[in-house]
Amino acid sequence: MAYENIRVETRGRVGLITLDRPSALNALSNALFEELNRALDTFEADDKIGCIVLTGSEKAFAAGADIKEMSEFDFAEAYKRDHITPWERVTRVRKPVIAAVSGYALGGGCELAMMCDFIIAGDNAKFGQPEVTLGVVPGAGGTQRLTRFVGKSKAMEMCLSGRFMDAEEAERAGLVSRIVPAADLVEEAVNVAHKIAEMSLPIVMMIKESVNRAYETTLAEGTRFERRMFHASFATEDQNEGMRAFIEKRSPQFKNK
Ligand code: CO8
Repeated sequence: MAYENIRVETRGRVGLITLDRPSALNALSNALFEELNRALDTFEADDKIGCIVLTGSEKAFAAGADIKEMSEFDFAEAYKRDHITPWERVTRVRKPVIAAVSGYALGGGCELAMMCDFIIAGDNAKFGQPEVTLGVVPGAGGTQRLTRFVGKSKAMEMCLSGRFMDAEEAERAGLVSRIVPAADLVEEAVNVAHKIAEMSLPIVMMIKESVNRAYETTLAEGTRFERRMFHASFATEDQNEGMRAFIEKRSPQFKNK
């Protein structure tokens, strides 16, 4: 089925998803999420894809959940349908997902970016959790993921006041991995994704799983998990190839992609 709210393309082993609702600054509607989840499912199942990039337009990654759609909700319906839970599909994708954020990433837009594995920001990016100005609480991790990324003081100020953070502040605070000129953002993110997609996919997935453990468990449990993953690496033919290639002074040709 064709997509109306996103554009989907492949660049080599990279799956590129572009949020594409320019008239509403990529506001996140139910229809958009249904398409986004479908595209993620397709790339996750496709052996020819090793990494996914999620981006928006230069003006907006996404200016939040669709306020016009959301204004009709009532408690019973939202609770019964467990509104938002289906929107967290990206957190269950096992391949790496990079958020390439240009312009506004507000409310659900900031939360969606934080659900990805890391964020590369355009120099015009603006992050914020302005839900408080609409009389609601952030609903998809704004109070939780943002606090883990930037610490209590900054997260508390942003969530309580609705203040936006620019790209430089976001980089200083550890919310984004780095900043690039907005005009080069997608190309840069796709380049990083290409590099990741050339690695051994099971190893990449183990690394992703291990880093995510750091957010869910104690240091002792996390390092034990990491150690087991390290041991498991030696059961792959790609470990053999990677180390042999180093010794033979050549590039590795990983088989398990
Ligand atoms: N929802 C619906 N429409 C929107 C949204 C939105 N979040 N943001 C912008 N639009 C629409 C505007 O209504 C406008 O449409 P129209 O031309 O038909 O009036 C069009 O996009 C352009 O917007 P503006 O004219 O306002 O553009 P400006 O450049 O003047 O301002 C801003 C840009 C500052 C981004 C401004 O649009 C704004 O403040 N938007 C709302 C930001 C916001 O409050 N976001 C939080 C929403 S609540 C939320 O996200 C809850 C999260 C729930 C979980 C989500 C799960 C992932």
